[in-house]
Amino acid sequence: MKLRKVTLHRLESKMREPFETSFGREEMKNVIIVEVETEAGATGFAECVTSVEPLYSSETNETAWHVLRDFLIPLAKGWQGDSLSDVSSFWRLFSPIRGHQMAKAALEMAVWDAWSNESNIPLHKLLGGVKSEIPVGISVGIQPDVSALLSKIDGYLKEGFQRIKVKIKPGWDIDVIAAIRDEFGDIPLMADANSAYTLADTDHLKRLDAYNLMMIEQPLGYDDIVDHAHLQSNIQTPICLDESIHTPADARKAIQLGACHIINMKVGRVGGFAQALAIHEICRKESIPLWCGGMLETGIGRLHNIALTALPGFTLPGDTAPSARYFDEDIIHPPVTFLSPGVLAVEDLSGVASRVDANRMAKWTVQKETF
Ligand code: OSB
Ligand code: MG
Repeated sequence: MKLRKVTLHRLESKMREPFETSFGREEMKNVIIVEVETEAGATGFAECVTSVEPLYSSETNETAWHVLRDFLIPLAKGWQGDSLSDVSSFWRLFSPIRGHQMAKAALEMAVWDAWSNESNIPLHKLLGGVKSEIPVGISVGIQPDVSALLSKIDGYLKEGFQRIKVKIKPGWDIDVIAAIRDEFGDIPLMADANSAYTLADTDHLKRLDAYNLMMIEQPLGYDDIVDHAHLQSNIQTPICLDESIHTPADARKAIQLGACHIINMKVGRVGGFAQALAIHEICRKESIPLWCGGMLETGIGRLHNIALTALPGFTLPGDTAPSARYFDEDIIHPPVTFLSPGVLAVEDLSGVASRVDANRMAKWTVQKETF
């Protein structure tokens, strides 16, 4: 397989509802989709999970476009691979370039997707997936007040979501969790702080121990591992790392130091499928539960997340909700929907190309460049 053409699409669409975290509020989906075409005529798609602003990560849509156009695409154009093992080592092409995991992941994932299309083997099988159905949870943004949050959660539980994750920040934490426990009892519940606290908040965070949370996600610095290890030795609630894990080495160090008992996997954050598989391997060896996080993806990223979640190490419900939670009209057709309440099907798709709705995508497109 050789790449004949790489196209970057920049899409824009309104989200169904704003999504608010401790770091900010997103109302629009502004996203880069990478499309590759192989010499044999196969097509691969993938989604770049950067945003407009460098709030969740230091990458942005602008940096990703720049790094893809000026560095990654030129490298990829010289690549040739003829086996799954070649595709698995595609990421090495990018190793001289430091950082920019999300930009790297988008192109690497499009190459895997194209290989799935060309070889006619579903992506989840190429990755080593074993499940045909996956349980899903939902990530609920910060709401204007507690009663609005409780009524959202009530609706999601009725829809069948198998675990509730709420965003927390100073001033929107202990009382909110207490109110949820009061109202819904012992539901599978966790909290995500998106780095809103410091070690000085240890006593405050210790109060969460009373609420039997499945985990607290990324309480401390986005670039920290060591402070999380200190915090974990002082609280009972298991820590899950998200922002801090960019490489297999990060995962290994965090586990060795006791900085987390659980990891949130986002393929974009770790530089692509090959790196995600390496982290999956580390977590299995160390008996660290994994689950698949989300970046409010369109259907393209969503289908890729579902394929990855089919791997055996993904033992907890993830954040991959149906398309309708995010968009009135997704860019894939049919959109991602529940197979049964709280369950998504892992479909046998040879790449996502057959699911991409070209008209819908054209409607969302604001910029397009082919290399
Ligand atoms: O921290 O997991 C996060 C969304 C955007 C950026 C960061 C995060 C999130 C979510 C939502 O929690 C996950 C989703 O529904 O896609
Ligand atoms: Mg998170």
